[in-house]
Amino acid sequence: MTESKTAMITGIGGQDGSYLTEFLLKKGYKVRGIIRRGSYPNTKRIDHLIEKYESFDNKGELSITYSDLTDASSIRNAIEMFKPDEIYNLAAQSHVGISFTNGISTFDINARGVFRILDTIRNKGINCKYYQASSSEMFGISPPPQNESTPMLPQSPYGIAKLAGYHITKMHRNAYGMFASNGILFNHESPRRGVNFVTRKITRIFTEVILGKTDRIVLGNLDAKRDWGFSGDYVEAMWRILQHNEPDDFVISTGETYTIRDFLKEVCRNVDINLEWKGTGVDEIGYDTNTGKTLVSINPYYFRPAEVPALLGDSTKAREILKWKPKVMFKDLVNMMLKHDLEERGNEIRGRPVSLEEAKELASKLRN
Ligand code: NAP
Ligand code: G4F
Repeated sequence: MTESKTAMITGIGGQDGSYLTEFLLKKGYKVRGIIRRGSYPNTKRIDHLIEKYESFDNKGELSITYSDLTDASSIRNAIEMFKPDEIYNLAAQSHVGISFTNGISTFDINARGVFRILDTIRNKGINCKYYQASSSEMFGISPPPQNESTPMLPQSPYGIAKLAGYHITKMHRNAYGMFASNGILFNHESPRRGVNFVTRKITRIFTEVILGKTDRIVLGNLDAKRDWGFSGDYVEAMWRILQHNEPDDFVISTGETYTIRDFLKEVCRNVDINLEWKGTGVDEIGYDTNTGKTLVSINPYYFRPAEVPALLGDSTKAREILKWKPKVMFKDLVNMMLKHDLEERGNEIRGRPVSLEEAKELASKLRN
């Protein structure tokens, strides 16, 4: 019998880390993860896996240790202890808006953190493949569609840090012959998405509106376009990137793009609400044409100092070489996230899950 492979995941407690852990455990990998110390539990997304698989002797299916991408010696210790065959570097300060206020720490984690890991692998002569979680945010204002050859013109501290991480990864590949690859992933979402990213914010707060806990959803720029896929599909692409016979960089995307308005409209359509718009600029509102209820308004607080207007990925290379393609597309993604939040927030607010059918009935009665 061949020995199972060991994968180390930084950011194991994040959205993608949780789906990747499930995916790799199913493939028979031993999974090793790092989490950083938080004042509040940061393992909610993987508690079901910890309960079932964790062992503390570093021999079983799942082991986790404390480490931080800003702390080089903690990374070195984790890599030396886990001796991984594959490292998936998913840890990051991943919020673009917050990177404008926390620019230097974002750069330290998202750019210098990459260097710290690759430097350890190289200096310690560890024989492992490295996956870097690069981002479509690196394309910035380059017009769509974007592929591996599109110029990168990032607009945010996050995008600039990720571009540095992308080049640090390529440099280790080119200069030292390391197996170091970039996945350039377009936006991907799920019921496990952080609650302050726009998709999850919308499905979660819309649920609160339906349940009468909140009045409306307050957002920033509604005109940005994003290519939204499902995190569960994208973690398979990460794995395929490291199974390819040579290190390379790949765009991963659905090839469809929608505005924030489209996302809102589709959420509403799920409960038979027709959402339309009136007013202009910051006074614009989104309302239900049947009941007149205001459902969306704007607060400039959520505008960013610089914006990425339109992302649309061309993932032909990954589709042809890696034989990867997305399974969950826009409408199913919206439906999955809304149903989850109706269940979760239903439980929290009403003490029981709320179904889509019940949400439709509640929605038809909403008034200002
Ligand atoms: P996420 O949910 O925000 O997860 C990020 C993880 O990184 C969290 O577990 C976080 O821990 C951890 N982390 C943050 N700073 C750290 C540090 N200094 N040391 C160790 N761990 C740290 O992000 P995601 O959506 O899963 O994304 C995964 C990766 O893909 C990120 O690198 C992101 O930038 C990149 N990416 C995401 C998308 C997307 O649309 N989701 C698209 C392209 C690229 P805490 O829980 O303690 O905060
Ligand atoms: O959901 P977002 O915060 O995602 P964003 O900025 O596209 O970044 C995500 O995708 C990147 C890949 O391209 C990842 F690398 C990154 O880690 C992250 O996962 O915002 C999407 C759009 C933006 O244009 C933003 O201005 O939605 C707009 N928006 C409008 N109102 C809002 C809001 N975004 C947030 N977070 N909150 C709002 O209230």
